[in-house]
Order: sequence, then C-alpha cells, then structure tokens
Amino acid sequence: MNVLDAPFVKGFIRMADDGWRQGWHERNGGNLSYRIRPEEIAAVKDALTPGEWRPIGTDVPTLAGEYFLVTGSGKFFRNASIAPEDALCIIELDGKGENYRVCWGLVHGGRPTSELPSHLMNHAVKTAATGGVHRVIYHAHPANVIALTFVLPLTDEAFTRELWEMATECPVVFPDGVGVVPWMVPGGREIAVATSELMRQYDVAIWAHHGMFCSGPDFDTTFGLMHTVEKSAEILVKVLSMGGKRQTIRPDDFRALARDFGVTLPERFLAD
Ligand code: 2HA
Ligand code: ZN
Repeated sequence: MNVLDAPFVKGFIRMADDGWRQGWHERNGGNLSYRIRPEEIAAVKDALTPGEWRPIGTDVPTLAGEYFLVTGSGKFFRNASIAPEDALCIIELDGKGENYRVCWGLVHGGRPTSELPSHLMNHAVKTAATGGVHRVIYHAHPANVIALTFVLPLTDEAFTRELWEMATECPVVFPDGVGVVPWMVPGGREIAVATSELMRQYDVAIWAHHGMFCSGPDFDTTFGLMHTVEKSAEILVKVLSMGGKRQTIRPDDFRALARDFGVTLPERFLAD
C-alpha cells in the first residue's frame, strides 16, 4: 500500500490540520507522533526505504523495534496535509531502543521532531501504563494554557483544580489531573525525563511558558483532550479578565460528579 493511502497516515494528517486550524502551531511550533501497529506497518512495508541509523538522544528499550509516524524538525503543521512526504516521516527504532532510522518521508532531508526524546520516553511510559493501548503523543502551543503559566502557581494541584472548575466535563475527561513541568530548555533528555515522570500519573503535562503534551489511545481522544484542556484554560483567562470568580464548582460538587460519572478524583485536588 502507498503510505499516504494508509488510514493511520490519513488520521495523523487530519489531526495535524485540525491543530493548525485551532491556532496551536505557529511557524514550526508543536509536534505529533503515533506508535504504529504491527499490521499497519506490514501493510506499507514495500514503500519503506530505511536510511542511516542515528542516535535518539535517550534510550527507550521497551520500544525496541517499533515504528513511529512523526512530524519533522523545523516542519510546519500548516504544510502537513499539503506536502506530507516532506513534513512527516516514519522511523524505526533499533533492537536496543537507542537509535532510529528514517524509513519514509522527509524527502528533502531533515530529522524527526526536535522533541523526539520527550515523545519516545512518553510513549514508553504510557505504553507500559496502559498495557499497550496507548498510541499518540501530541505537543502543541495553545495560547491560553501558556498564558496561565505566567499567573497560576506552577503546581499540579493549582492547574488541575482551576481547570476542573472551569468546565463540568473536565474532571470526567481528565480525572487523573494534569502535571506541570517548570520552565526548562526544550529538545533534550532532561525535559524528556521530567515530562515522562509526570506521564506515569497523568495524560497531560503542561510545559511552563511553552505549551502542552497530551497522550491517548487514538487521534480523536488525544486531540479532544488537548482541545478540552485549552478550552477550559480559555474560560479561566476570561474569568480572570472579568475580575475573577464570584462562584464556582465546590469540592462536594466534584465528589457528587465523580459518584454519578464513575470516575475517581484524587482528594489532593479537592482541598477546601
Ligand atoms: O518547534 O514545539 O518544542 C517545535 C517545538 C519545540
Ligand atoms: Zn514546543
């Protein structure tokens, strides 16, 4: 099969386009990666032309031999649907999970996303935590979440509680809460380790003064999670701009919601 005809590639490109249209991907901002299923890679095997092995910059032994579809470093989400063979690539990991090689895409050269260490370490943590159900890691630069990192305390507790309060659906969509990474230099192993530590507990990690990472089992769920968190952040920005909350959802309201919707909300996010 032609790579561009594969349903997982079409789903990936649609998600990249949707993120661009939301305004989350100025210039080359953001990156997306998908852990390809064995039967999906088998279907496009004839179209793959493996290049040279290169170091990932970290090691992910539990992902050895796996294939990923990822955005390219310096590539624009805006172009993902117009020139996918230039903006995207399929990479294969070696038997130790220390090196990768490009097997398709990046036809004008280049490398996978600059955030490859964070993507792959997050994939490793989430794949283990979900018994293999996990597939998608998404990094975007949504303005309202970023704005809040200049105003709220940079703690998991503050961000989780404030975001939950801004829309009743939030505790149901992300009952585990959200994690916050303090400002760090992007692109390297250090921020990848900090992010993947948070991903053990959460499906969302906010990078202070930079953006957000979301994880999920498919494109819809992962995009929907980014969308829900950013919408909630937008409401909070509006509320703060109108002089702050006069009333809100109270801890006992959250407990009642959790009971009816069958989710467990950690009490550490429900302090009075
Ligand atoms: O430019 O978003 O974090 C891609 C990025 C780096
Ligand atoms: Zn970024």
